[in-house]
Parts: sequence; C-alpha cells; structure tokens
Amino acid sequence: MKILCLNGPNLNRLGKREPSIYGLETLEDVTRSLTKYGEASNVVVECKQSNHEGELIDWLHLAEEEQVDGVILNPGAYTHTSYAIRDAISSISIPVIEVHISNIHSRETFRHQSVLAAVCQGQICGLGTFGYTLALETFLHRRKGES
Ligand code: CA2
Repeated sequence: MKILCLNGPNLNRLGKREPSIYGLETLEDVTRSLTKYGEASNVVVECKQSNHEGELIDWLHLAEEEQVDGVILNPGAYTHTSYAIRDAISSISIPVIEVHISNIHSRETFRHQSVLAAVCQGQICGLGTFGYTLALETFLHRRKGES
C-alpha cells in the first residue's frame, strides 16, 4: 500500500511560529512519525510539501499515474480558495482525506469554508498533528475491510 501526504503553503513553518495554533511539532517531526507508523503496518508513506498551487496539482496527477492508494492532504490556505486543486482532486480516482491541524470552524470566518471538502472522502480538523495519523489509520482500516 502506498500513501501520499501532501502539505500546502506555509506548512514548512510548522513548529517555528504560532505554536498556540499549530503546536510545537515541525513538519519533519510529522513526516518522521507518519513514515514510522506506516512502516509498522507495511505501508509506504511519502510526504511532500509545496508553497505552489501548480506543484500540488502536479503531485495529485502523478499520484494517479503511480497508483497511490490514498492521499492525506493539508492544502493550507488553498483550502478556502482553490478551485484548481478541487478540480485536480475530482480528476483522479484516488481517495483524498483533507486534514487541518487547527479547528478551521473556530477561527476567522474566511477559514470556515473549504472549497475542497465536497470532493474529499472526509475532513479531519482541530485535532492537531494527530489528524495526519488518524487519516492514515482510516486508510489502513479500509484496507482491512477489503481483505
Ligand atoms: O489548520 C490547518 O492545518 C490549516 O490548513 C493551516 C493553514 C491555514 O491557512 C488553514 O486555514 C488551516 C496555514 C498553514 C500555515 O502554517 C503555519 C505554521 C506555523 C506558523 C505559521 C503558519
């Protein structure tokens, strides 16, 4: 099983600023723990981060070609604005789980709406970086259901 974890703009700043919102873990910490969690379950987890919309879109397309089984996506602020990422998710047949570290519904009004949620399998938000593990756990749970 292959899972891709994509992080969008500014998430490379995780653990460096705004710890009251995003916690103290860095993106490298998140990557390390997801990779380790995957290894223990015989799952390859590849983690990538980009500050560029087009690059995130290219990686979603590539995931389809590479027969990735699931995508964990924290689109950053593109969550609230990017119809292009929405179309990219719709254009692939891989299940995508949207993850947010913070509770977007308890923050500024512009964060309350996700233009991506409707084309994702589900959304996890407000549970800190543990949300990434929960998304991975969801894919593992589904795999078990298949066998
Ligand atoms: O809660 C989340 O995971 C978000 O996707 C994070 C985005 C934000 O625009 C979304 O509304 C919710 C922002 C990521 C910025 O990350 C930072 C990390 C540390 C310091 C500053 C920004």
